[in-house]
Amino acid sequence: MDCIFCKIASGEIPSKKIYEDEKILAFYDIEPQAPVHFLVIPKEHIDGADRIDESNSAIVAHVFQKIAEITYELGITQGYRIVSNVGKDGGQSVRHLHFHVLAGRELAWPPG
Ligand code: DGP
Repeated sequence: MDCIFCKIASGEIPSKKIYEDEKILAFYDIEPQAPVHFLVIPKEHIDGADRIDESNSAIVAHVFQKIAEITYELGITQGYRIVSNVGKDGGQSVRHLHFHVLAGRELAWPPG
């Protein structure tokens, strides 16, 4: 499958890694939208949050647990935002489930 995040997960395409285990990878976004902007992906290919079901939902809990640990390790104390864009209207450009973690400035709400 020609999926850029599968290639990043396998190491075929390099990334600036923050955290990795057997199930997930966290790495800095190539187009940062905040002073701290990283992505967390499952290594298993899942198209997006719209494809979470009973068989694969445990990965979401694992991702959120690790985000709490990673942000603590990075010294992020003023809060952050977790975003998962879905489909065309959601602004998803890479069709492999990923969670943006944005921090380091006050973020606007609602998003544009
Ligand atoms: P989204 O638009 O929500 O699907 O987010 C995709 C993000 O992935 C976007 O912020 C840019 C980032 N991105 C795309 N290609 C690469 C890449 O090759 N390396 C890294 N580090 N990030 C990428």
